[in-house]
Amino acid sequence: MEADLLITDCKLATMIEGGAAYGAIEDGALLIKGGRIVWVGARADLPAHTATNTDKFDGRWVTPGLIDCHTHLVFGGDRSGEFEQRLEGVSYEEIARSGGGIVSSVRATREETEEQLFASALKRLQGLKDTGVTTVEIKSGYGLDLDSELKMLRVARRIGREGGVRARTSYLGLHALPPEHKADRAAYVDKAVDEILPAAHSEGLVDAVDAYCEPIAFSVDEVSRLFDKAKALRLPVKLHADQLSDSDGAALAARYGALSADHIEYSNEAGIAAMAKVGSVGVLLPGAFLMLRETKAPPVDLMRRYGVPMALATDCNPGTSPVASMTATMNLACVQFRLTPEEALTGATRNAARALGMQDDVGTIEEGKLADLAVWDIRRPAELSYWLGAPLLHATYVNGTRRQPDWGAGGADIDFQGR
Ligand code: DI6
Ligand code: FE
Repeated sequence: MEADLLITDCKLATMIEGGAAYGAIEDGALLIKGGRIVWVGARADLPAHTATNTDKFDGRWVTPGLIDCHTHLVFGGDRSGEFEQRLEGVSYEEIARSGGGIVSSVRATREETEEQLFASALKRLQGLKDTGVTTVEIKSGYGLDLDSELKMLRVARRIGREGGVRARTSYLGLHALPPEHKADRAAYVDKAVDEILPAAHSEGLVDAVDAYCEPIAFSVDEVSRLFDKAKALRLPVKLHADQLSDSDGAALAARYGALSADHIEYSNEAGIAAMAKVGSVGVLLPGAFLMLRETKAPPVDLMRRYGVPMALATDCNPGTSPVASMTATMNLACVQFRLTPEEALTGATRNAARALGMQDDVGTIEEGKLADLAVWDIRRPAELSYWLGAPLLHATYVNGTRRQPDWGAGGADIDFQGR
């Protein structure tokens, strides 16, 4: 078998469904050609091959590259002042209704150039990459006018070209009502649906369409207008659903066959059942839950019972989730929502791929998939969820190309073989 690269001396958490825990292969090997996995299995079964290069990992664990399937990585300014207000007891809704919140990030984002937005997003991206992320979804929604939304989406696309990760973009025009439309909501919805989305789509800037469905944001009817347009443009949809209240968001997402419904703390059982029927993923955002001191956990037991795949994401954003670590997110999901470490890693790999419609290409270590991998200085996969903020990453591969450096110290002197 011809290959560019052989990876061996490693344990594989393939995350393939249905077999051993984590789809584990204790003494594994991988052959990669042209950026794809052409063979994976036990080292003992390795076929005759002609790999040009070999990378050996001293028995370290290799997982699929992590996927952060819900971020607002591109934005101007910060909202640490609102953070201080919230610590004083002012609620997120109060801040939003009094002209702060998303709208204050809109002002800051409109003021910054593409170059400035790119530079600050790249910094936050580094936090994700340092925690094993090889694919990131990035939303617009802090522009809320034609030029600023296009600006954000162009920056997101540039991250995919120059950031060393795969990037997927989502148009989040219905995120908040921009200040200039305070008196005429309907006109803004018209503009977001009939003007901004088609323009962004015709520039090739949109992979999916998202909306924030919440009493402080947009109604089921307004979101439906946007989703009808997405459907007409053959774009998949996702939804910020039932984060602060039960707005029947899960059912709305399911009605449109959404890739995912995200947050879903307050979703009702009928909504979860409807999601299961159409295969929508439930994306849990434990960073936002933590930062808002939310107490109503998403209905994890219902999702298990109905078979709704659960994914995890940072929701990296300046208001409710200034979080730039995927492994910290896994920890928070286990501690706050009682996911198992295996569910957390599944949520950061296989199910996250599905939440982006990328399950044919990424999310598991499987023949035919892209060679996006993370190599870790851990003894057991559960360590990825156990540590909070510890550096665990040894290396990543994107498309079969090694990305993160081999840091050596903090790993090289530990014998990971046979543990
Ligand atoms: N994602 C969002 O879009 C909103 N909450 C969330 O978790 C608001 C983000 C913000 O306050 O900027
Ligand atoms: Fe969000």
